[in-house]
Formats: sequence, structure tokens, C-alpha cells
Amino acid sequence: MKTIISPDTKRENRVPPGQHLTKKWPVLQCGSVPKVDASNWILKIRGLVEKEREMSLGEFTALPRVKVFCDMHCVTTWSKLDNTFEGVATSVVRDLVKIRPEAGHVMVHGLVDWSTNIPLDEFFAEDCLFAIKHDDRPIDVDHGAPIRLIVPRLYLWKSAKWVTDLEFVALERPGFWEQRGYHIHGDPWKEERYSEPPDMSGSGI
Ligand SMILES: Nc1nc2c(c(=O)[nH]1)N[C@H]1C(S)=C(S)[C@@H](COP(=O)(O)O)O[C@H]1N2
Ligand SMILES: [Mo]
Repeated sequence: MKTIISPDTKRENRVPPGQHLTKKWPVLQCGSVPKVDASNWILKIRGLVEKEREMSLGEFTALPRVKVFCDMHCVTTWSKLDNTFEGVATSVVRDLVKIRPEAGHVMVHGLVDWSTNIPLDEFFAEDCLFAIKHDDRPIDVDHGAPIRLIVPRLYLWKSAKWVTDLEFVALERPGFWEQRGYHIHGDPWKEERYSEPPDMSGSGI
């Protein structure tokens, strides 16, 4: 199986500004870990695509696999280096549905009523994948099984857990945390953690 090396792991200093290292992998999500029924799992792929699709977990996990070696950076300031994920590269999805040229972003929906927005160039970066295994062991439900997106180049909140729905859209639309003050983009190397409050200077207030 091909192993893709995430380019950020080749930096001389692999720890972005304001981050510190952890060996453990914390579990974070809005609310508690959902009850997951893998036998009824459906992944929808819809929006600006030539042909919308719904896939069962069996169909999805039968797609070709890759391994990705990458680091994770959480906006709460922990970073975990040297991860090897195995799963389905996001580029495989592009071939499945033929994305229309007007599409510029994807809204990734996951349990429960959660979403995050990602520009397509970052979603289709070669180190971005739907992870099924981490360090050669199946990803557990706490970390987003059965399908967990990993976007190594952005803060970890963009890496949706329990992914159920990929919605391709033309314009950027803020997801769950992005509506609540997280940065619309989330590049850890630029410390795009939170969005700035609106600039009221000059308004007379
Ligand atoms: N479906 C879903 N995915 C999610 C979240 C969530 O609440 N729901 N939280 C995000 C946030 S804020 C973080 S920091 C990471 C944490 O991933 P981990 O629990 O595997 O460390 O998951 C992200 N993916
Ligand atoms: Mo987070």
C-alpha cells in the first residue's frame, strides 16, 4: 500500500506556534460520543456533482486504500506527531461523483448535526483521507469510527468524525464551530484559531 508523507512532517520545526506536544490522543467533540450503527451507515455525496451517490459502509470500505503519515494540531493547543492513518483518500471521492466546476468548497457533515467547511484544494490535498485505521489499529468510535476525515494541514476541528454526508457547494459557508467563532479556514501555521471580532473603530461607538 502506498504511504503518503504529509508535507508538514518534513518541516524543520514540526510544532506550529502556540502548540505543545502530547503523546496521548485526547477525545473531543460537541456533546457525547454518538451511538453508531455501522450496519445502517450511509455516506451521502451530494450537491454540485454530476451524479449524487449514497454508499453503504461495505461499499465505502471496499474502495482502494492509502496510508498517510501526518501530524495533528488541535486548536486547544495540543499537537500529536507521527501518526499513520489508513483509509480512503479523498481524491477517490472525486472520481466517484465527478464534481462540477462551480464547486469550490465542501461542507462535511458528521454526527450529531455537526458540520465543517473546507476549501476543495485542501480537501483534495494528497494527504487528506477518510481514516479507518490509526497506527495499524481500527479507529475506535471515540475518534470517529466508522468514517473519520483527517485533514492534516488544518486544525483538527476540520477533521470531522462520524462522517455521514459530503455536500459540495460553490461558496464558503461556515460550519458548526465556524459559526461559533472558530476561524473560517483554520491553518495552524498562521494561527488561524478564532475569527476576529468585527472592527468597530471609526463607527463612532
Ligand atoms: N462529528 C463531529 N466531528 C468532530 C467534532 C464534533 O463535535 N463532531 N469535533 C471536532 C473537534 S472540535 C475536534 S478538536 C476533533 C477532535 O478529534 P479527536 O476526538 O479524535 O481528538 O474532532 C472534530 N470532529
Ligand atoms: Mo476542538
